[in-house]
Amino acid sequence: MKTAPTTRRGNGQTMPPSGMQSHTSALALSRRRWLFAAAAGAAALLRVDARAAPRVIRIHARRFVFTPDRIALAPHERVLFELTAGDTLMGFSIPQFGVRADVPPGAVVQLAAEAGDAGSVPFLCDIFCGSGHETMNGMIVVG
Ligand SMILES: [Cu+2]
Repeated sequence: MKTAPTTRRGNGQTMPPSGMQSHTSALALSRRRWLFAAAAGAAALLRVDARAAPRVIRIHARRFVFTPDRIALAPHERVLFELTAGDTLMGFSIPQFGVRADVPPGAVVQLAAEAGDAGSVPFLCDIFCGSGHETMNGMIVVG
């Protein structure tokens, strides 16, 4: 047998006096509004944080290798590459993302980028650095 929940009290009264009811409701409403505003504010802060802090990915370039030479990104992920070069001036270019940078030895070069849709995106050295330059490349796998 099913038992329905009951709000009826022993004296038969189910509601507080009407004056108290409206006072309580106004208070609850204003409190709900405040909580909603606080939640919205927190959500906005989280969004700002997400925009302000892209993932940092360090890549080292030397003749004729990038380390790492395979990078996995989420679709539309924003990242900040931190690029270093070991021996000579290198270039770091991701043509499909429309970004590139010179990477002189001894410097840490920051390069912001944003991934697109899922797929394979090649990157390469675009400054001639020696006889193996043409094979100096890597792959970003977005997915
Ligand atoms: Cu090169």
